[in-house]
Amino acid sequence: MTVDRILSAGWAATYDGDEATLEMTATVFRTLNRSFPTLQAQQYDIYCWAEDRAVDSRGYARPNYMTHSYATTGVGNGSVPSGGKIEAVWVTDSTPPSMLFVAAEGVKTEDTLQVVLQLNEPGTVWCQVAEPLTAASSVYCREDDISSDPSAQCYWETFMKGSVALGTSFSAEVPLPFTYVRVEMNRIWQKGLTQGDPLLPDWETEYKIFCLAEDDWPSQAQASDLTSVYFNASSLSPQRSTLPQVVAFKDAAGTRSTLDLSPPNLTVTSVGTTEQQITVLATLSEPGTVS
Ligand SMILES: [Ca+2]
Ligand SMILES: [Ca+2]
Repeated sequence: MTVDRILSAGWAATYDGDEATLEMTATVFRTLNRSFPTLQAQQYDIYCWAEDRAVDSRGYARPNYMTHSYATTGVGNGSVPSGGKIEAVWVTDSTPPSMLFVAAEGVKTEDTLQVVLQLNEPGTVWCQVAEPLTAASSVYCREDDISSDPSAQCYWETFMKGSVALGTSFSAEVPLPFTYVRVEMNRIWQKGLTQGDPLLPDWETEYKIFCLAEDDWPSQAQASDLTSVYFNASSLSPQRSTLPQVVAFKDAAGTRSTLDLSPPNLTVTSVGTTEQQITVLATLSEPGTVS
């Protein structure tokens, strides 16, 4: 990095005794007449160069400049800098992953739903089912019960991440962006979020699928081989989907049912006969046809 390239980027501020602020939003290449916006969750080296406002005895400008070697030497101790180069500065990641719905269906058993989705960045995704608005039951969390009110019976943060101990946590790690991720769910939260029950086979009820994504930005930053001397890991927190984003995903996923893998059970309640016919009264354990 040369001093003229530092100057050509055009990021400058005047120091008059108070802290000077420089806001840089791009890497600039004047010679190429191009600039590239800084990207979230990326590291950059920053080079600083300065001149003073010294004047000679007649009042003419006689500034003193930082040398090229000082501008390109690492800052070292942040409070007692040895140079103007600040290495490996993270640009903050302040946006949650975007969730792209791909497909959802019943799989494997009569109590398993699977959702397939993608994230636009690495992270973790949690999914959960709720009953649709048309459900008659008042036992389970219904789609309109999912709430941002911490006192609600289906408070969204507890609802979404579930409980490993209660078998209601369904998640997947997402190591790469834009790859297919599958999450399987086989239980549904009761209202109150203290118990989960198996999903029912398709002819008994339909379900809605909610998913929430969280990026791995703090662990990514903390695991980096090199960080700036001003890096403060304590201020980092992962970026997580908002409730409206979770609800939007649910709407995109639509209404889904588990598989039906069992034949119906037949119960004959009576058999009557006349000279011309035999009448059988029977019920099935599920909607179907008796022959
Ligand atoms: Ca992010
Ligand atoms: Ca069946």
